[in-house]
Amino acid sequence: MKRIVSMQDLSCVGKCSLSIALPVLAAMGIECACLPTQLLSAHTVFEGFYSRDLSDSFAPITRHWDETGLEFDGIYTGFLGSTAQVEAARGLVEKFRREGKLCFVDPVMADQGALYHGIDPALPEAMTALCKSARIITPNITEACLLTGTDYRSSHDTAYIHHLLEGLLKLGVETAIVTGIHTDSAHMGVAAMGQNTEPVFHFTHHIPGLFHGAGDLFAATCVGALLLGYSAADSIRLAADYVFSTIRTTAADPDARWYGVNFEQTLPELLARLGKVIRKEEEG
Ligand code: PXL
Repeated sequence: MKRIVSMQDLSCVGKCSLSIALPVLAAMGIECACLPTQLLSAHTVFEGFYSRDLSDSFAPITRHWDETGLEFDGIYTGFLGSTAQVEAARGLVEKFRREGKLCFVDPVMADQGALYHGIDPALPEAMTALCKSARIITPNITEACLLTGTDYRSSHDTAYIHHLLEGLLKLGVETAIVTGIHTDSAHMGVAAMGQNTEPVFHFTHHIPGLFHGAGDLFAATCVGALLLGYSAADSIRLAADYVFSTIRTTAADPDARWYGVNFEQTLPELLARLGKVIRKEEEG
């Protein structure tokens, strides 16, 4: 069984970061070891949340893992609460990259043209350095703009996405994935491009509204698919279709929580989708 380290916050309520990575990766048959960065009473969109920084525990935790001889197939980082945490993540990502393991960085920091509430304005620079150490990154459009020094636009054409992907590849990653593409109001898309490969686009219908944690759900599903041996193109298709279906389920639920998506209800569907792709591969 594959085993990965996921380094991101533990929000006690909020359906994001580790509280999505753990169940999604477990459902996909992958062991997810945690390096919690911050303990929050609820994610940062809640008013008045309590937060405790856990940076002091990174070294003792990773030292113990090393002493125990634990080996991992990769690292997946998401929301990181400070530039110091991003720096610590960079050290680990570099170590995994030297070992030839999966280094997946979701540079969570902004959306809709602005940094998330409370994010240190110095974070994008630190996050850019972290992305340079990664093999695969999954920024949304706003994050891709921050990472490449591109002006933010709310509607996108192929040339704009191509420009962003090329800028991200110049950071030195093997594969750049951009999420949240809007070419028209009815569709939402993702795109992936590798060094020396043409971009691959995938679109789903767009359901208007704010769906917190949808980006984390996309990233965790992508990580799982990549570890199961899917190509980047198949991984983004699987993850985007699964996230779309989860958003549709959430939007149809009158009792849906305002702060997160109903992924608990759609996990069985993720397994069914996986089964289909795996069976297709087995049949050759
Ligand atoms: O979903 C991204 C995310 C993760 N973790 C925390 C957040 C957010 C987005 O706001 O606040 C703590």
